[in-house]
Amino acid sequence: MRTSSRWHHHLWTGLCAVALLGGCEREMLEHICTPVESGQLVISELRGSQSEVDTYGQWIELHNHSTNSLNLAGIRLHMYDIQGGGEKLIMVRDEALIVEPGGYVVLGHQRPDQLPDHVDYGYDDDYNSDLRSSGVLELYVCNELVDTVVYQNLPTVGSLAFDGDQELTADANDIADPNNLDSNWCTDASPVVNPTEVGTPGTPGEQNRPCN
Ligand SMILES: [Ca+2]
Repeated sequence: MRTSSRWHHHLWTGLCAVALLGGCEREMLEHICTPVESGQLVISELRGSQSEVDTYGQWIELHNHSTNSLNLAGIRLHMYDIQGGGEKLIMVRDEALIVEPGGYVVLGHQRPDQLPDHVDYGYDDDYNSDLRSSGVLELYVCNELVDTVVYQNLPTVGSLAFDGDQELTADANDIADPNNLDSNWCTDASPVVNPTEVGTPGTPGEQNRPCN
């Protein structure tokens, strides 16, 4: 709580510094976060702990399915076990994390100052453990729940990815399970040759591959 307050204060101070003659009116603070409708920012791909040698690491990918650039400062991912307990929180504390319309952003299991090329934001200050092999993810923007995903059977080789051939909406992505025929997600274990990384990466920061 203390960290959160300090962050807000810092953000507030920074905005006041650029507010010119307009003054620092209270309502400015409420405009910091960009509200989105459900389905405009959605969870698109997950990559958990790997059973083979791996340098890509674990991450959660989000997709901007709106027609506006979105500043992700302050968005929150609440993570629960499959029964809905054991709540954990990731909050984006980067004031400059922007995702373009149609673009992707990768939140990785890294320290914020040690990001590999395929990761946009490191969440280790909030959550420094493996992603659960199954669980519930809730995405909040401006304190509004905009997407929920219940996932199971997170692959240990490659990623769990929403079908790149289907429109990614807040409803279509609800069930993420490669073993469930009703799910629009599948395992992406496509081999990728990369001279500087080892592992089966999925598609961090890019459009997902088709499931079939
Ligand atoms: Ca992707």
